[in-house]
Amino acid sequence: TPGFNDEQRGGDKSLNPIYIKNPHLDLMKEDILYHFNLGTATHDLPAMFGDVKFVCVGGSPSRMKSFIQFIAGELNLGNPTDEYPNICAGTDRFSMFKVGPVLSISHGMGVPSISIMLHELIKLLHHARCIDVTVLRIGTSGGIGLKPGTVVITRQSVDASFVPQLEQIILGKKVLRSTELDDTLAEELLQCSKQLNDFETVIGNTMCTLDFYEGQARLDGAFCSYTEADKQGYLTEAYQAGVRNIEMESTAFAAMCKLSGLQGAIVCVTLLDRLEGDQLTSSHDQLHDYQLRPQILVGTYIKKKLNAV
Ligand code: R2B
Ligand code: URA
Repeated sequence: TPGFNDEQRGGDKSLNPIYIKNPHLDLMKEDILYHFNLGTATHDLPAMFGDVKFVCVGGSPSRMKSFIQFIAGELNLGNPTDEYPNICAGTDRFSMFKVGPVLSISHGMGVPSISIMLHELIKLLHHARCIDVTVLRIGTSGGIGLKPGTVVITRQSVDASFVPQLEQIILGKKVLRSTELDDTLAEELLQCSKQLNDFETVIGNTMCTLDFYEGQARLDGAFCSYTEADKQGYLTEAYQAGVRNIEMESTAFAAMCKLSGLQGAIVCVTLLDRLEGDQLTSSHDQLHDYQLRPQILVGTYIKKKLNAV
């Protein structure tokens, strides 16, 4: 079976394989990665993906396409105007692009969507026998007490009660999984941002919710049963728990990276300060400019890492 034991790694513990904690997979003749429209019997996954070292994931397909064009330019592997084929062209669930050692994949909105994508990504990396892979989520979020456009690198991903855990129902029972992330990676990204000196970046906790409106204490959803004071009270409590931004995928991302032994980091730009409002009133151009910031930071980080080898 694919994957490495200590002996195959020559005892080198620095080569980190992808952990697949599922004995059933070994018994399957074929594995179909349905939402990618890829499979072990139909595609040569080691040939297609064996050299992947960095996987960048983000909500929107077009943002992940422009990221691959940007990183191709940064790494001198192509022009920002080159076209990259969507590897998942046979399905419109997720989009996937690749240049050199970098893979860029969309994950849609919310924990259920990103967890489907990550199950299939982790299996893909395992089938392709990838080692030493770093996964970076580049996303958007609502800030708490930060100037819009500030980038937040996640220290801890917490749920809507400010606990660093992902609650999942498996066989009808609640299962809690840790959302611990790599401190060193977060710190390296912060250093990178300091060198860039292009926009403000902080390390803070990220709150992951199951909804954009009531789940994030907004007053502008289709339903709302609390007051402005209740909203301010909740967001202030979150701030006191170290939360600096709110989004909708980080607990699943962190938990699944940890379970599979992948190094993971979350870098999200804040589109607004939630203490000041709920609606996204900045211009389209301004919001577009903000969304480039996690790409620029992560792009710089990847370039630095690859040049250091
Ligand atoms: C950030 O932005 C999306 C909601 O607008 C959601 O996917 C998230 O985490
Ligand atoms: N994404 C979120 O989940 N919340 C926001 O406020 C902005 C982007």
